[in-house]
Amino acid sequence: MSSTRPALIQDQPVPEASPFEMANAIRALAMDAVQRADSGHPGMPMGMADVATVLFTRFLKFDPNHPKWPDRDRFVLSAGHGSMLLYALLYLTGYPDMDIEQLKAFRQLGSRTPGHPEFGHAPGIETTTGPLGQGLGNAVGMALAERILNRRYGDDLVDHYTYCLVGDGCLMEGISQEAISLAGHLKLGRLIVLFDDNHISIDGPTDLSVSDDQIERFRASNWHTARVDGHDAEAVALAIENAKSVTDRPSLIACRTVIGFGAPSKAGTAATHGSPLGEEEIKGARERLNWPYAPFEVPEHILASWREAGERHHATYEAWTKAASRLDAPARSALTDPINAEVTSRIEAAISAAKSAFSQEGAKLATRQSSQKVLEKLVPVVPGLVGGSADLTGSNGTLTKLHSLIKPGEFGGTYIHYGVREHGMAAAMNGLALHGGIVPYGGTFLVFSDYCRPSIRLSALMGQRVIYVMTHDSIGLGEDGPTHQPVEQLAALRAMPNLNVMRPADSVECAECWEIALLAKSTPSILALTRQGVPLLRKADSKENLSARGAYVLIEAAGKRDVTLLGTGSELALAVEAAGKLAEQGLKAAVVAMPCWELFEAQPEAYRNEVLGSAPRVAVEAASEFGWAKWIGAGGAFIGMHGFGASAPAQDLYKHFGITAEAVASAAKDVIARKK
Ligand SMILES: Cc1ncc(C[n+]2csc(CCOP(=O)(O)OP(=O)(O)O)c2C)c(N)n1
Repeated sequence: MSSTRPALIQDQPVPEASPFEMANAIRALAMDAVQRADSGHPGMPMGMADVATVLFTRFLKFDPNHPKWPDRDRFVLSAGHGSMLLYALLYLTGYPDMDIEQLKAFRQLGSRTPGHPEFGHAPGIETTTGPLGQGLGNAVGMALAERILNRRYGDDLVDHYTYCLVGDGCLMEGISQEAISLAGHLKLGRLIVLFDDNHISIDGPTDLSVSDDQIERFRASNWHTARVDGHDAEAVALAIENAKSVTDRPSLIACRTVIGFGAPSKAGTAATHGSPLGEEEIKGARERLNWPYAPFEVPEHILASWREAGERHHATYEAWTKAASRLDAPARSALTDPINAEVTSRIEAAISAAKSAFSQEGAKLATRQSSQKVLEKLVPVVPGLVGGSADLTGSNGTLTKLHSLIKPGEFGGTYIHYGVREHGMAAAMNGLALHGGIVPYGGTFLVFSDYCRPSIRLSALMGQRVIYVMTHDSIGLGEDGPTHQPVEQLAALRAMPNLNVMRPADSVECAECWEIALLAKSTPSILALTRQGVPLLRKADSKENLSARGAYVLIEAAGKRDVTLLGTGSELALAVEAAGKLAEQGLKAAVVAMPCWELFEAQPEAYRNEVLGSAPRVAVEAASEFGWAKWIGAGGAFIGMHGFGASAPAQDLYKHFGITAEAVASAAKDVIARKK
């Protein structure tokens, strides 16, 4: 794609543009792009243009020609509906991939300028935002990643800030409380939040629905706070300067702004939030802002000033590159790629050793315990692995004795007590992954994947390697009862694109699933693990990662199959037992382990057919049937849950809900009889 970037004129002095003129370039581009697309949100970019101009021309450390510079400051537009603010900034500061044609193609198919910023669509977009509050949660993770890596690499290599722009909407969302509270607790001094305090959201003035004192709220969570006129560039600059000097607390700067600033009749109203201003209003805004230029035209002197702002840090970038060149090659690549070739081979060796040990020991173990044992092998060989749990550390088995803790203001460890903040944890993990250099994993109960789901969805959409350790994965958790027993969560998670939902059946599969999760560079993973002990089924020491195929034949029938039994997780053992019972009655059953549907789906059809066979099938899983029809096929049967669980010891529940080897064998006999 061609760049329209003009050369800076060296021999003829170009008059320097004022900050107001530079901000007006953002305003004009936002209203023009929204008008042309006939949809979008001009109000926020017009209101925050002055603040953004101060940030991008005086503070933000970035280089448009090196957008992946690991030590760049991060800018997160949490209020993602204001995407034109970001696109205008990327164009104005000279990101080669963001030319004026992209702005003209705002919201059109195939453009780099979708309705909301999408990670990967254009360099300079640090994260996908739009679901309000998520960006703030990501920014917490990014600011945390910066401190963790600063401890490892030193100030020469990792020394940057994370700026996050939020609106009233982000701060009304519940996730904001978790993010604010976590950031304040951890003393993330490199996090600076700019609040577009415009008192307007979609329904109208914010006093329709909220009367929080945001300054007091942040202060109560250990934040440094300031309040400024968001249209006073000097006041904004001073506030950012002050915020940067506060190192032991994150900072909030509430910037009082007028939404749709410059629009003659609509400024300050919800009418500018999410609709084109209209030709007349735009004409009036051009007059008010003294912007006599055509749509999408930015006069040379203003564009030149912006481009100069984009070049400010080139020398800093060069100096950084020199410093980074002193690192050895693996350390340098680990800064951005925590699972480089060297770490990959160490993971493979560690997993292989774990599998051999498990098959030799032959112990009955809960898969959450197996997972902890696998982590004991992984922690020493994957320095970028940063674990945690939402206050269920002991239950999730996410901590090993090899970890040390990340504490407020102390970032030398590898384990985070996220507190009871599942949503905040998941959003922060996205930020940790997006920052680069870190592979985050975090635990909670599978049933509370619902509390993480909006962030899991963004991990999947953005293709981030985030590992969700979700234990207590069925009625098998027993006495805690139906509030804690997942039933529909597996189906719901399997419905999500680009997410590997893995439910290992024993310790060997558990090790294999960890390997898959760590090596899946662009796919997040769910590890659904049992609370209760499960027997070892994979007794042979196989070098191959069988789970990587998604499903495989665990036990082949002795002769032509009468039936194929499909199982996952703790229920695979029931399928094995049922196959034994059927054999006693002269019926030949194959048992297929299906730890990960998504990976199985990706296998060649011939392999899938070979595994599933042509005999009728019975599937067993202590969860909802939803989705299983695809694998069971016509004439098959499902043994599992058909409603919520109950509070009782696990073995009583399995009997009560009819999820037993006898039930599987009996269903198998039925389907065989029906076929005859
Ligand atoms: C989780 C979520 N809920 C709802 C929306 C729809 N939505 C987009 S913007 C918005 C209002 C945001 O208000 P504010 O942050 O004050 O933005 P401003 O009006 O200042 O642009 C809403 C409800 C969304 N994007 N995300």
